[in-house]
Parts: sequence; structure tokens; C-alpha cells
Amino acid sequence: MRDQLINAHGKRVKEVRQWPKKEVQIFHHNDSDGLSSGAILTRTFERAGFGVRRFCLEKPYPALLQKVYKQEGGIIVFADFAGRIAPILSDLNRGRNLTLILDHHVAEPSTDPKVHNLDPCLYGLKGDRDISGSTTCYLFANTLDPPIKTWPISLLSERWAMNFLWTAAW
Ligand SMILES: [Mn+2]
Repeated sequence: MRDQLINAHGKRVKEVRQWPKKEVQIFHHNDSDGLSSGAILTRTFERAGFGVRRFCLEKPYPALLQKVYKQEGGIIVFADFAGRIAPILSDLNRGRNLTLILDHHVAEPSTDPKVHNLDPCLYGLKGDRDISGSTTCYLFANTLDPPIKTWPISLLSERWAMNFLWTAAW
């Protein structure tokens, strides 16, 4: 399962790199794990040459999502939330934007080919035991722009990150 998760990150990084628009909107949770996630992703996308607009939120509010998905051709990233609402994001997106979900809470699979749910709960890991949101973001970041040095941030937020990194033979 872990190989599948790593492969999924690799595929999505390829898609991000091939996407015509070099600007990303990052929506992340406002707790320590979410702030760490936002920091990791912002630094990584900037290093990779993308413009970044970052939004810190308590939750992905439905009214906000309606507004966000009026656009077309964008790269939209949700971090440390939204794993469960992948089907809702899929309905809103309808193939128009590249959407990535980097959460670790209970997750539902996406139903849209351009909405990619990289929540490790869909790959056999438990978000309350094995992996934090910021570690999920670190996995993506390390795939997009290795070798990235933001991993200490993902350890700051939640101790489970340690378990995952320590047991994973990278
Ligand atoms: Mn979290």
C-alpha cells in the first residue's frame, strides 16, 4: 500500500509539472498540523517556480468552495482537511481544475479525474495513528522538489509523523 501511495504522489507531481498554469492556490487548516502543511507546500511550490496564494481556514466552507470552483485551469490544493469531501469537490470541479487533497483524516475517493485524493487513509494508513497532514504534505513536497529540507516542520506538529518517517525505509 505504501508503494501505491508513493506512486500516486509521483503521478500527481508529473501532472502538476505539466499543467499550463504555474500558479497554485493552497487552502490549509488553521491548527499546528495545518500551518505546518501550508508552510511546507508554500516553500516547495515556490522553489519549484510556482506562484502561490495561500489561505488559512478553520474548514473548507461550502460557500467558499462554490466561489473557488468558479475558476478554470487552476491548481487547487487542500491540506490537512477535505479528505472526506473529495466527492463534493469532484462535483464542483467537473474536470476543470487540477485539485490535490493532502489530508490525513477519514477520506472518501474522488469521482473526478482531475481531483486527486492523496489522503493516506485511502492507502491503508490511519490518520490518527500513522501519519499527520503535514507528513502527507512532506511526501508530496519531497516528490516535487527533492531533496527538501522541510521535514522537521512536519515533525513539529504531530508526533505520529515520527512513527511514519522512522518506519518508512526511504
Ligand atoms: Mn492534522
